[in-house]
Amino acid sequence: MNDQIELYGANTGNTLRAAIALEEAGIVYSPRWLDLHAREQLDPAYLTLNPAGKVPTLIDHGMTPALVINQSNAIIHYAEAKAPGRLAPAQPGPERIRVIDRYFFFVTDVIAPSHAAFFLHQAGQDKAAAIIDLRVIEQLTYAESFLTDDFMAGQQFSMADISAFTIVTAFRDRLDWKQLPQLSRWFDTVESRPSIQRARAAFQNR
Ligand SMILES: N[C@@H](CCC(=O)N[C@@H](CS)C(=O)NCC(=O)O)C(=O)O
Repeated sequence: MNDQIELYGANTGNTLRAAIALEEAGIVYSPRWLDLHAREQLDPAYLTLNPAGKVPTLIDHGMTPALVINQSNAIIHYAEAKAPGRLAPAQPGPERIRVIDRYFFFVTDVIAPSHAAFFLHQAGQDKAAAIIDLRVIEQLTYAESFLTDDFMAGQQFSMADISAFTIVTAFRDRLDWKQLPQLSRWFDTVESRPSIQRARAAFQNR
């Protein structure tokens, strides 16, 4: 552990994506678990770090002033920049662009709509939410076609796998796995990575 970099979060896809990125990048950090049910994300001290009252939040005290990042996907970019080559090919070119392209596919075409469906469910709009959830499932099914190599964007594990992993996890009980042999193989491989185990352990519910 290293108190220079702190990651506040909980057992949620957004936090786990950030934590997996730090783990894969080899960035040492201190996990700070917040109890969302106890509304610790609304604690006044935490709101000074993240006025939206959301997780995750990363603080890098090694910078002056301390760097505070509130978006999970910005934390992935921070990790990628700090450890070139670990989350995407460092050199500009087609391999790097493919990673970015697939990473954004999961962020914008899968994770963002699933977030919208979550709010629709909360608002009692189950029919509308179900339409969006179906679209998410269709997109994840389409991702089977990405897996011509070992990982989502080629032979190397990348930030595209990180963005895919948390949302596939969230929908794992709703996917037709028999139709998804490559996604199934990929999921088992990625889930067994030490980075995933460590990130989950760091933010498991207490
Ligand atoms: N776009 C943000 C979303 C953050 C977010 O919505 N976090 C949720 C957990 S997944 C949260 O903190 N919910 C607690 C609340 O709304 O009170 C990100 O990717 O980091």
